[in-house]
Amino acid sequence: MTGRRGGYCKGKSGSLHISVRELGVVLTSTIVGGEMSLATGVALSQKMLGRPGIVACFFGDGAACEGVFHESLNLAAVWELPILYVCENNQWQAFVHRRETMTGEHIADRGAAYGIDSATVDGNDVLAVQHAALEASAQVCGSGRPFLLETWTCRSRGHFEPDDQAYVDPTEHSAWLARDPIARSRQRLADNGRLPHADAAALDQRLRQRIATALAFAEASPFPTLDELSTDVYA
Ligand SMILES: Cc1ncc(C[n+]2csc(CCOP(=O)(O)OP(=O)(O)O)c2C)c(N)n1
Ligand SMILES: [Mg+2]
Repeated sequence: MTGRRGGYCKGKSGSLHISVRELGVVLTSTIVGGEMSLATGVALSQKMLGRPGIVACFFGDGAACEGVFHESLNLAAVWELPILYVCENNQWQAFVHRRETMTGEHIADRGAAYGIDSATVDGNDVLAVQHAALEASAQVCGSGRPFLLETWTCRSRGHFEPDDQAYVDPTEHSAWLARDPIARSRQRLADNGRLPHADAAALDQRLRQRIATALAFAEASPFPTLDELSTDVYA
């Protein structure tokens, strides 16, 4: 949410298109895998302009099965670009299990083909992800070269809200749900005394309130007007 009328993109985009220049969120793409070539281009411009910092690019296991994944990693390796590719391997690509579309288990294994260092981390362990992400980004910063980080996880809800996941193996699904990263973190914090039950409930309430406020803001925002149709476009 922002003070800007209509939110970051003034109501002109769905959740898949949000870009926020001032926060360094350059762009996303509804074309699965499209973000990888775009992010690689941003990393190239960072390098050519001598700008500090690295680019982080997030995508799914389905995107990693698109040709653009290979093109992007190849060029990022050849041009030595400061980019951290983060693949959230959540086992599913819309309604298709990844075993139907890819050989091998891990996307991280593909980094070796391009001479790119890689790692797989338990994507349902918040602290492990934080640690792996800090290490990987420090490596990209220090070397100026790409890194491929895979977070190993599973989708807990359907591809979209009305998706009842009737096609998902219930035993496998329950096993993953039992490893819910939020529940695990809450338990860990409770176990080591950092988040007593009352504080956890208050935190939960605060976050729910924030979401409700954002929703109310979105619902109260006017739609863009016709004369704004051709503004904020660049191509
Ligand atoms: C090129 C392309 N093909 C198909 C689609 C339809 N589609 C949207 S999301 C999706 C699944 C993507 O799976 P994955 O990359 O694993 O991402 P996840 O949704 O699991 O995070 C598909 C096939 C699309 N948007 N773009
Ligand atoms: Mg997926």
